[in-house]
Amino acid sequence: MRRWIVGFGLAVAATCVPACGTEDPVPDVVVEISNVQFSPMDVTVEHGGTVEWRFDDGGLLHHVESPGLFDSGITGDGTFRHTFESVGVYEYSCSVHPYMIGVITVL
Ligand SMILES: [Cu+2]
Repeated sequence: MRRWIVGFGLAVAATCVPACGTEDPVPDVVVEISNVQFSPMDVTVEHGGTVEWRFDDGGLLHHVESPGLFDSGITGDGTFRHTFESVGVYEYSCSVHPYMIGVITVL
């Protein structure tokens, strides 16, 4: 039993190299923000899943916002994450470009 626990610990540690550190957990879905759009604009995750948005549009300012649910703030670089705990369909948009819309479906 003890040996099993030690083995499991080593396996977890091994999986963490080199990704573990500041960015935990690994996102389930990544949405790229480029060319003034969310790509893909419609994604699906299991409940408890984490979506990561990557601001990668040459410094152009964007915003990931679903009022009352999540808000990245307006920014031109970096990433933003949200973990979806409840089943549902969540629409979001960019306040800078209101025609930029996206949908997260949580199963
Ligand atoms: Cu935008």
